Amino acid sequence: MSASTSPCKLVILVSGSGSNLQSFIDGINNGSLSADIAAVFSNRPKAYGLERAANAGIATEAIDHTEFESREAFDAKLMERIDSYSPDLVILAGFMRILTPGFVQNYHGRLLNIHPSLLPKYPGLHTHQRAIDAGDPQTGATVHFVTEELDGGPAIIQAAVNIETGDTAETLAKRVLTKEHIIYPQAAQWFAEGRLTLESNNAILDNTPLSAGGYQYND
Ligand code: NHR
Ligand code: GAR
Repeated sequence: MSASTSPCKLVILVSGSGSNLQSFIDGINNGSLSADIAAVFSNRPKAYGLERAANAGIATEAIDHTEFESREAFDAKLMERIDSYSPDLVILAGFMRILTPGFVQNYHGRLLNIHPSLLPKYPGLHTHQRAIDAGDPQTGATVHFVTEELDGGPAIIQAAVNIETGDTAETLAKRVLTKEHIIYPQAAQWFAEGRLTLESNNAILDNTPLSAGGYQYND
């Protein structure tokens, strides 16, 4: 990041509801996140996240992945459009397309994702059902740097929630989301403050390498 005068410029990618996007908009509006959102992208033209962005006066672009012949072609277009905003940081917020190595390398050290599990447990999809089926006492969410390894990049911050008797994937998803809305803007704020970097596959916060699950958030 350059001098204190220019806030961290974000581009946010969504595929769905965009409640995590909303937590960034709210954090910027209440002063807890020193950043600007330059644009919001979706691979799904009907994603509610695009409406949230438009309601907040943020530029939106829908790039429908079904109109591309290959992942590489979709990613190349997405990259070209994202780079036109020169973001400092790219945020995957419920973005549901796996990204190609070329895309990930282009944003090395400035691409974050939030994943709804206590990584390294349950990379991939259907995380809440898998945690319930395994009889785990807890699950949660993890913010991590995105690398070529799916959901395998270094963790930055993680929050746990208890799994209660009778929980379903849906009830759990709701409780985990309330934690996501706290930890994701927090991670972005650390990055905006220049306190968070990726160095040789380690997440570094305040010059100290974070441990496997990242910073453990407790409220
Ligand atoms: N790309 C790379 N290279 N690395 C990561 O760590 C990534 C990534 C892209 C997205 C988010 C991730 C999650 O947090 C994410 C991390 C989608 C899928 C998936 O299987 C898996 C993981 C994640 C996102 N997507 C299907 C696909 O074929 C499509 C599913 C759908 O459209 O509903 O891309 O969970
Ligand atoms: C969030 O729970 C996020 O962790 C998860 O999707 C939800 C998006 O909600 N991400 C993934 O599963 C990525 N594969 P939102 O659209 O309301 O932010």
